[in-house]
Amino acid sequence: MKYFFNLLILFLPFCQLKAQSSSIDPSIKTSKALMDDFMDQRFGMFIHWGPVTLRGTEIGWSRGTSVPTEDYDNLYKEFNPVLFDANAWVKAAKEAGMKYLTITAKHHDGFCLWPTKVSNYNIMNSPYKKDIVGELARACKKYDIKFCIYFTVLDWHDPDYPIHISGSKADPNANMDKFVITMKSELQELVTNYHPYMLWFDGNWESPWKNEYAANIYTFLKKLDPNVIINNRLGANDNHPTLTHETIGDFATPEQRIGELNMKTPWETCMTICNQWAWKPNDTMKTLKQCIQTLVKTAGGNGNLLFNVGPMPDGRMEERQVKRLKEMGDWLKIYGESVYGTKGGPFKPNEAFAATRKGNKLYVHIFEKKSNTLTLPAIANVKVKQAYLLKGDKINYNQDTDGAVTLQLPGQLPDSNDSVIVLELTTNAETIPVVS
Ligand code: H79
Repeated sequence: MKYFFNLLILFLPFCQLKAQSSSIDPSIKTSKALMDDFMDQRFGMFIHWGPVTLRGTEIGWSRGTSVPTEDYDNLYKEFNPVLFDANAWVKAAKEAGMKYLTITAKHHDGFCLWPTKVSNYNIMNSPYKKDIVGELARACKKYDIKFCIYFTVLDWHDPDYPIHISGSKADPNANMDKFVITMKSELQELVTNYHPYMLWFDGNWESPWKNEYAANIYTFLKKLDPNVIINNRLGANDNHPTLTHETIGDFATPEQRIGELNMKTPWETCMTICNQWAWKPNDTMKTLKQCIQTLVKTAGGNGNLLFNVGPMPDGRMEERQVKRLKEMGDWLKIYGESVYGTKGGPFKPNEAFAATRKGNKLYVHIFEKKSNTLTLPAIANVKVKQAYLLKGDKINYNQDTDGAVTLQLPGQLPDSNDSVIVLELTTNAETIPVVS
């Protein structure tokens, strides 16, 4: 008995440590092979949707500001997107050349787009009564698009979460432990019913959220599915554009701006096709040039692009947005080999050009013709064997002794958004160090 008691005392601190740990066991972290596969996809669709589209205001910050809370929280009673067609949305992603799709299963307003058993504030209590998350998961499977789920860790609607309106004081009657149990049940439903390829967390900046919860949830999710990929907004206050060894998550998430060239850690820029995440009538849409160059500068920085569309309250995506996406897809049909499965670098993308590389090919993406020649920064110990426009003619070039290549540009660039020149090297382009 005494022996047992001594053992207990010896191990108790470890038990506590384990229960309260704010870091994760490195052995459960998503493997490099899985992350390499994710980064090879390069282009995904983000979808922000929910009852708030009935007001045409922002999903993340209009509750309690431009839309009174009482009004906002009752919108679901009118949410009846009868024209929602999951196949049409997924087809739009497919035709854009996107490889994965991420739906806001639950945003900060707490409304669940799937029939959760844990909260009544869900789609089955709207007039629509259909499982939007489930239909999208099915359609993604049909069209071979990887299905992913957005889930925010804050929930201004749940009384157990201490902050009920953005920026307000913490409610002493709230119960975070209970909230985390609810959250885990919701996540368990999502992972076991819809098998997401990746989970995109958000909302990790409010004070109630702690790293202990994040580590506990990462571990919990990896038990449900060891292969599920998790972004870096699960850990409390994690700096979105960066990823370190301490980060509870697998990739960095710069928002509304293109990430920095980074050959070491995976990242994905999320950006909107218009200004708002959720649908806004007559929102300003990016030009095709902006869309293509955003994707290419992202790939040139060695990152993925999660490009956001906000569908309308009736369930359709705006026709002009679907058309824009299709134009991106048409460009990718020609130039896709210079984007998918490539690495970024070795040059930092700029307003004039970006570079991507695969095997012994270096793809130079030219955004605008400023003069008849383009001289690239010198790269040592590299020899160019030949140069040509991707799907086009030979390009004359000169390589000087320090490795700087000067390309003779054609009279008119073949593509005003991005013309791609392939430099075939005598050696592997992927091992060239970053040129700073
Ligand atoms: O889901 C999308 C956003 O709704 C969510 N993250 C992406 C992926 C997000 N929620 N909050 N935030 C991002 C940051 C909010 C910043 C704000 Fe503001 C500061 C909101 C109000 C003040 C910046 C300035 C945006 C509006 C004014």
